[in-house]
Amino acid sequence: MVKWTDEERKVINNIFSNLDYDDIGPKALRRCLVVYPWTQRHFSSFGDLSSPAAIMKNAKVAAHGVKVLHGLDRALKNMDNIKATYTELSILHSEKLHVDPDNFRVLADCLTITIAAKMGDSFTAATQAIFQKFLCVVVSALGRQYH
Ligand code: HEG
Repeated sequence: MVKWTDEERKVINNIFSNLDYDDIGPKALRRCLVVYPWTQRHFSSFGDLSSPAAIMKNAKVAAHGVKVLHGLDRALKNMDNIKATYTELSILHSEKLHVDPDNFRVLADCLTITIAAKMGDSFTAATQAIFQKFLCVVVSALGRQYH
């Protein structure tokens, strides 16, 4: 089981309590779709994704970005049991959505970059290390039901 120090819990809670989900969620997912274009294949029902500009103004992408970011709330609320917390979402992404689990990591990286851009100098290397540990556990949990 993953262990969290008080400092790690504090830093992670601090990031999320200051997070503007409606701003960061869309930005992270848009970045993912632009930088890693193969991820677009899962969103063919979302309308126009034909250029970075189209992705930037796509309302379905924005709404889904908010939903995905809120998907991390369950990790935050279950820090000591993240793996079990994502069983259902892992099955959904694997068996129904057929999302390649490598894509969890690329989206996580996009989220890190988006948050870093927002937090500026206060997103120190130590903060990044802790945040990435958190995302790493989530990514691993999401990939757990793949076989
Ligand atoms: Mg996924 C649905 C969370 C990565 C593609 N994703 C969802 C839902 C959540 C979620 C909470 C809604 C589930 C429901 O309706 O019950 N996704 C989530 C997280 C992460 C992630 C937390 C990683 C950090 N998702 C992810 C990636 C892709 C993807 C990388 C594809 C590249 N998700 C995807 C699709 C749907 C969801 C296609 C269904 C969208 C829809 O049709 O509304």
